[in-house]
Amino acid sequence: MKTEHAPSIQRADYQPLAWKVETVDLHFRLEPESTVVTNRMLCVRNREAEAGPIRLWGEDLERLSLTVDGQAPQAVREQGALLEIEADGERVVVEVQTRINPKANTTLSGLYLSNGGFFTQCEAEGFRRITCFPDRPDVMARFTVTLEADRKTCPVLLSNGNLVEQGELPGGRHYAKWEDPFPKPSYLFALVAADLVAYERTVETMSGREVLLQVWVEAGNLDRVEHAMDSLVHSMRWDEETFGLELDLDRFMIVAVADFNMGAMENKGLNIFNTKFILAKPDTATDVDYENVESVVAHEYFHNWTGNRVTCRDWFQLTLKEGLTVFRDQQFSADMLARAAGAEGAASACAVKRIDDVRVLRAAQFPEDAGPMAHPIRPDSYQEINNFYTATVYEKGAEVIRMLHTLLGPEGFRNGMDLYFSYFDGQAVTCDDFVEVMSEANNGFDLDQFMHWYSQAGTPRVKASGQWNAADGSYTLTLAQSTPATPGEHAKLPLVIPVAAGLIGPDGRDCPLQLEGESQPGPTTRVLKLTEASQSFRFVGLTAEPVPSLLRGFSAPVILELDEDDARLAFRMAHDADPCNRWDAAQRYAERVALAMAADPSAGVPAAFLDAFRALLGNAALDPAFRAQALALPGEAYLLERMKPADPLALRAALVRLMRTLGTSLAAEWLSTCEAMQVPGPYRYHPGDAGRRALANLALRYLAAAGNAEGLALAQRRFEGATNMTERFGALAALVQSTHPAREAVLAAFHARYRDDALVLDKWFALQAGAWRWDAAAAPTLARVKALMADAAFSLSNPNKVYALLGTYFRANPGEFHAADGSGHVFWADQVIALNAKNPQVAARMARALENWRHFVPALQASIRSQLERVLASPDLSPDVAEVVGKALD
Ligand code: B3K
Ligand code: ZN
Repeated sequence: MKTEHAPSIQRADYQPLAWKVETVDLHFRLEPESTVVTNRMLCVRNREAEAGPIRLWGEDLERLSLTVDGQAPQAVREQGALLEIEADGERVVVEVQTRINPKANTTLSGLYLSNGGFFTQCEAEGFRRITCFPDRPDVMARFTVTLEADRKTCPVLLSNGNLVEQGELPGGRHYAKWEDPFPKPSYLFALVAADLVAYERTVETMSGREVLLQVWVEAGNLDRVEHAMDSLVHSMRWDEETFGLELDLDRFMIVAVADFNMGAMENKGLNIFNTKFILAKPDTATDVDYENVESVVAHEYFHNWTGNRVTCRDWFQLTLKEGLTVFRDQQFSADMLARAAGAEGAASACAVKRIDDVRVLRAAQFPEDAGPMAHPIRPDSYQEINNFYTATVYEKGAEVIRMLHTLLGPEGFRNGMDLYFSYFDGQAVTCDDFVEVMSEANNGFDLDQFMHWYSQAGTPRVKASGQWNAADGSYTLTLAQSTPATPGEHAKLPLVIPVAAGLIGPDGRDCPLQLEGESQPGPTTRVLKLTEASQSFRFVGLTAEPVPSLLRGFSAPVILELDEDDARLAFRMAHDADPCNRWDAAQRYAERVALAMAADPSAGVPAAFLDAFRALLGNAALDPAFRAQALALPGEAYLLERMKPADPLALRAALVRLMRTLGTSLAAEWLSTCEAMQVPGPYRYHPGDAGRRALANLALRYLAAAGNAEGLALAQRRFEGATNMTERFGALAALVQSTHPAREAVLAAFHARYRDDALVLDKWFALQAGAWRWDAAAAPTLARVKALMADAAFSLSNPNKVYALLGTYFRANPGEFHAADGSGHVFWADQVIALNAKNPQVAARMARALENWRHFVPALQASIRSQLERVLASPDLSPDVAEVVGKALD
């Protein structure tokens, strides 16, 4: 079926606006069902643009009045959300008064209510749901904001910048006035009016200024904010030390809110966070939660420079701030882990972080790049911008920045960043500006070809082959690149691909690398620059045929195709000096075994694979965190993309068998590992401890999967005796992912303990939605998901609940979701339609769960297609869902 598309916005159509806004004065009379916003803008003619009317956007607003210099405007045109006002002269004051209903706003975009408080979310285009404004990132204005609200329900009134005035008003009301000294685009505006308390700290910046840091939460959560505050302080220090970037405000605020569409938002001086990424204490948060809080706090803080001080000219440039900021938060987390791990563990801690990032990229971005939503990190068109906050823009975007860092070196990169801020501070710019400045700061380093990373979608393949010449001791490595066609983009140009390479000798040690023409050998890992469709590199001075280890540290976001037999994979699992590649060898081997078992239900697990796995598990010299990564099977979503055609049911059956065999065959080793990984003393968030807990929890998972009685008893003991959430939840997860009769009892005990804790209940929902069926006679997971939707704690209006229950089922449990009778697909369509009416952004995220349906076996395709068509035909479809489903059916 060819679908009629909503009009799409094109990158090439960018035009500056004829009028900009210099200052904006906002006044909010906050009432839950009737908030009046008075907006006074000083509009100035844009000398760099063609003449034209003042353009404002407004959506879902009741307009009460509109004046230009105090008069009724001469001519106003309205076209959908766009309002065009003719005006004379150079500077005019436009005043608009609008009324909005925050209580009725279930989209969580614009101004909305959460637990009685007022909160905003404006990126990308939420500000136009508050007032009429040139709601584009290239309009940077100075904001003054006055909030007026009921003192009892909203004792705290916050907005961006500095508090300049506050006071009482008649009728139990009060007000506060805030001024932001920095011009900013409307998407960075925020306000909060709620009943909150602050955890505070005063710190000195690198130039000796005292700044006040605040983390605002509901009073009952004050015991869970210290880690977020520590993370903020560490982020500030890191940015000062690494990039010379200092906090530019006297006060920096973070607010946590339970109803939020995504992770967090970098509003200037007033970051608003999903509670999930702020609140953490040992009894409620896992090691992974702690790690996520740290990296999201850092990410939003880093946006203050990469995003806020220098922002995007238009939304096509989103990766300019997101790819760069993700790269920065990845580097920060790696440095923090390395520091905590100490000199000995630093390298491994960094590698484990890198492996985590690669896992995310492969699980989320590779499938996106292979499906109907594939787009370059800088897209050329979109129907709904909110659909483009993607793994491609964020994670692949960060990989592209990482490659620049690799090509230019840390110093060259830093010089480029310095020049970037010196040129563009206070401006809204493009990805081209960024790359050009990187080149300029590095003696004109040629980055023309590198720009293809910004304009081409699809995951490039690098095919590697080696030729050993025993007669002259040379090894010729040939690398060939190609990128498969993606929607609307058929011919692909060769990219600049940095391939970090090593050669391992038969003794398992790296060989010093000497390229033909060089007088002596160099280091054991070298970055080969692949720029042609095919290129050869000849290494000389070798005494025996080496084993290549390519793409070390995952030096480029590509799929490496390398013919390696099982023995070679096992060899690299045992000897590759690069931890990323050592992990990758284990993943490749596991993938091969899993896919072979899926193709042939009678196939067993090869003994050599068990041996290789056993050797890694028993290698006490290896960091437990690394072993936990290497011994965890590749993600199901990633494996499905590698399976042609994708058959989620056959894959699930194979994974169940594989986990059971690994659990049974290595039972003694898993049991002793679990014992050995005990962490003494009170909980602390520390990479060393976290690695031990991760490996112990993995051991329990394999033992429980195998139904090992001793393992199950151990899991039960650990569940009951746990002193922290990582161990308690790890044990619970192992028990739930088994046929143990105590499954229901432990789930109930967990629920009883945390019945009033929304974030912990999210874990409880997700665990059940993600449950596999270990007992063929058990009821399908769908029955449980449906029952849980009726639970008092569940709500379709709370994004965290939707992501935990429905998101986990649709996106992380393919073996259940794609049940052969199509029941999962029908349920999916029901939920997408229901969510569409409430919250299009959340609905669209759920809708994306089926986009790669054409890769599936034919029987499933028929069932999925009919449900995609049902959603597309449903009335009042939001542009968000229409784009996702329309492209899936194209
Ligand atoms: N910039 C926000 C994301 C906004 C998403 C709008 N749909 C969070 C972040 O990337 O830091
Ligand atoms: Zn971001």
